[in-house]
Amino acid sequence: MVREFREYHTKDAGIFVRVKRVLWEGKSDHQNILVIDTETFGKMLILDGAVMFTERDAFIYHEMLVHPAMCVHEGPRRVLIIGGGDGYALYEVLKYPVEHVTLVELDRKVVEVCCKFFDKAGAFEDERVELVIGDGTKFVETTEGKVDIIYVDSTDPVGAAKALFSEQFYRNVHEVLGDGILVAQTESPFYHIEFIQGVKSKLTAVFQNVHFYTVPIPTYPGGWWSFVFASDRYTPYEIRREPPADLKYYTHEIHRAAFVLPKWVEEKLK
Ligand code: AG3
Repeated sequence: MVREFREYHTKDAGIFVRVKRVLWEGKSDHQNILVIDTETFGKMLILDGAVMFTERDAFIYHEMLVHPAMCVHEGPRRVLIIGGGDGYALYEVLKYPVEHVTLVELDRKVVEVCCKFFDKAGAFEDERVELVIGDGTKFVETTEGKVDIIYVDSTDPVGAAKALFSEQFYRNVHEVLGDGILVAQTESPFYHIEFIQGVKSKLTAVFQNVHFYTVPIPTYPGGWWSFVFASDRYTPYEIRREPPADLKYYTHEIHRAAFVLPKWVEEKLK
């Protein structure tokens, strides 16, 4: 039987791909996990019916999540990743001489499944890495130490991930950061502009500098995605560091260009 995977981005539009093979399908305590192999996108991780990444375009999302803040911060030594149990963001962070990276993932099964089917498992073996299985919102409430950069590599703002977009969470993140940098994925400007407006107003209540940037991601809703950069001390416009040499997407030019928003997005986010 020819099977197709579909994700609906609205009630009548979305993305589909023919499934070559189902590699893993099951339910964890938190969500449905599906790993498929496809001709066009390679292997794909799908959580609760939503595409998390594909082997073909994962580099765009993860390079653009990680490198802008890394190239701006004066000396990133301690990093916290919330979500990102697939290890892709972690893999990018570890390309820098950081001292300690804590990754807080809610779903142990995501880490296990990704270590089995994708190639970033090695990142978890690095001695600078501490993996915490737990709730990121609780973690930032209770953690004592300071970190330089926090990355929120979450699922869409439904269910457990919803709290990762709340003002209270941003206040706790701010505490943990001091004058460091928060970067979070913030959905599609095409489909979720009101949601992004909400994120902006919550973050500007907490941080001095709040800037959105966007990148094309072929397999996400709208084929186009946004991130937010928030900090009291830093702005994204002062780039201080060369990126690692082995990247495929990020350059300083792309960094600067990504913060330039189309007119209607700029107007919505005024
Ligand atoms: N995090 C963002 C995925 C959101 C995609 N949404 C969707 N397909 N509806 C990805 C985590 C990968 N590390």
